[in-house]
Amino acid sequence: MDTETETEKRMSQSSSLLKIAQDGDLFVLTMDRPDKRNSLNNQLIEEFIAFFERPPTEARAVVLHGRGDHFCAGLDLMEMLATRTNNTILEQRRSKAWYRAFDLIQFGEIPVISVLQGAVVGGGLELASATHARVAERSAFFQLPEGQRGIFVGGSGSVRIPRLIGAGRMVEMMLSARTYDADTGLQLGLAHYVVDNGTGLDFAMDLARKIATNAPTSNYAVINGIPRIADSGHAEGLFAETMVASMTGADAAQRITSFFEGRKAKGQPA
Ligand code: 1HE
Repeated sequence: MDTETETEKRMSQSSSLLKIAQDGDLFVLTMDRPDKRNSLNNQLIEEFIAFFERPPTEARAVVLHGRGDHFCAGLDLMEMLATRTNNTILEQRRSKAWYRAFDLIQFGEIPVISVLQGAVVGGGLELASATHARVAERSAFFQLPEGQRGIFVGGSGSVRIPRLIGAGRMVEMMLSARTYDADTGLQLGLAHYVVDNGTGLDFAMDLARKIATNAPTSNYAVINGIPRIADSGHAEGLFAETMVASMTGADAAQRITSFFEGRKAKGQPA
């Protein structure tokens, strides 16, 4: 009898560019194309879709990182050049696949924490901005060089990045192709933490462990509710908030009781 679970099968696919490893209820996804600086080709995007459209049921958080010195050098420009056509409708397929992959990440079932080192460039920044917590190592740098390559963002960057840093700053960032270092990225909201080089993955795993102790429905509500409510009007937002809140709370009584029992046990006031 074949006892290999679906998760194990997915984890053992050696030809994949997105390696999957399990650590209890955490999953670590490694973009494994260091020779091409983890640039995103069609295969890698399809592998993101395959994982995030049906994450393993036991997953409570995901840590995403890239092998080598760079998180991700953006779109695989060589593949784009080799496969480009004059058919503008066919050309939109690439963007649509990226939209699907990144929407599945941002509006998925579980929180995703990214570890950023070296280049977080073009589509690499679009990918990072779809993740919920971004841990930058000191080596990380952020850039949108699309204008210099004669193209535009095409992986939802114009939708996501202005929500992090403002439209005006993104316009200037694209016009000048300037590079922001890790500390500036932290100030602007491109990163949530800056840590020493080589420590990002451990830091992200600790953060993921902490996030995984939240109620899964609360995490689901946070990642799906907050960005949508923030995009809506006041009245619609309040209505959505009550609807989302009403789907949480299944284990609230037990969690709240154990919170206060824990305080009493430590001699803290209730
Ligand atoms: C690539 C890519 C790529 C590297 N597509 N192959 N992105 C960019 O414009 C960024 C372009 N890349 C770079 O600026 C640099 O490669 C890095 C700063 C990221 C790294 O520099 P370095 O010196 O470590 O590596 P390298 O020598 O430049 O590149 C090593 C190899 O990776 C080399 O291949 P090789 O076969 O000659 O060894 C490079 O060709 C390859 N490589 N980056 C393909 N991006 C949906 S719209 C999104 C639009 C965008 O993302 S625009 C931004 C694209």
